[in-house]
Amino acid sequence: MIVAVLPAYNEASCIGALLTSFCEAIEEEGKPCRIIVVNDGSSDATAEVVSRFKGRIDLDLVNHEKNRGLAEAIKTGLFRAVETSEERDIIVTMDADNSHLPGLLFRMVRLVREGNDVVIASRYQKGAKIRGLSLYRKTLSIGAALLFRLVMPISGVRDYTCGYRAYRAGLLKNAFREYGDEFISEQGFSCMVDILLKLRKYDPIMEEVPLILRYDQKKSASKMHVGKTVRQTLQLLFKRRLGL
Ligand SMILES: Nc1nc2c(ncn2[C@@H]2O[C@H](COP(=O)(O)OP(=O)(O)O)[C@@H](O)[C@H]2O)c(=O)[nH]1
Ligand SMILES: [Mg+2]
Repeated sequence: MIVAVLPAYNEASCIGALLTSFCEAIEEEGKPCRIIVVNDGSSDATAEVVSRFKGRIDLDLVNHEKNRGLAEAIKTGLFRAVETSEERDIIVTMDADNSHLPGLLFRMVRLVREGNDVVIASRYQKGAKIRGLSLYRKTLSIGAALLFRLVMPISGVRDYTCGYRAYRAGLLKNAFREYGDEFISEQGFSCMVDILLKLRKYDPIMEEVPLILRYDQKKSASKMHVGKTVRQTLQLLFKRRLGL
């Protein structure tokens, strides 16, 4: 079983298109797939748009009453995924803004089946293509990637921040068992990096596939606050470097 976790905050303009292509991809591949959408207190029609897909796909819509931020949404989604999956299932996270294409998911799943524990859709592998991302955001991402590779290298990883990843469910189950609530302790977007840093102790096999990032298909505003994310990420790096 594949379990996809989609954190969504005010994605009514994009998530319908994403779920439609998800349905098509699932039908083509014929693989059992459950989608957990964590609607994080959206003030738009995200929940209504998602609800329209009930019956068409195996869908689990979880609502946070108030907006709690990406980290809390990822925590809720991954916890739910881990609780309801078997060791050999595969848990995927991806953006709900239609910039990540579901077609790639099956390749990532295949690579987990081949023996990888974590597979990352990466902007820094040969064959990756990025449409529509501003030069400023591109530069920041490249800067972050270089810094991480220098200060906290993880074998097999170049893209530390992309939210499109596949994990062997057993690995996440171990992490939640051991860390409990603290597995996702960082607030905001830096939680994605921290997940990788925390998983290092299990010595997982990590692999990357080239990502096609269709930022041009994203109709919603980015929820990433650049200044805050840079600050949180640098603080995290410093903390983990000191072994905290
Ligand atoms: N649940 C939840 N999801 C969020 C929040 N902020 C961002 N997201 C989701 O996290 C994903 C990444 O955010 P996005 O705006 O796409 O960031 P960007 O792609 O880096 O510009 C999207 O699916 C958002 O809907 C939040 O506060 N709560
Ligand atoms: Mg996005």
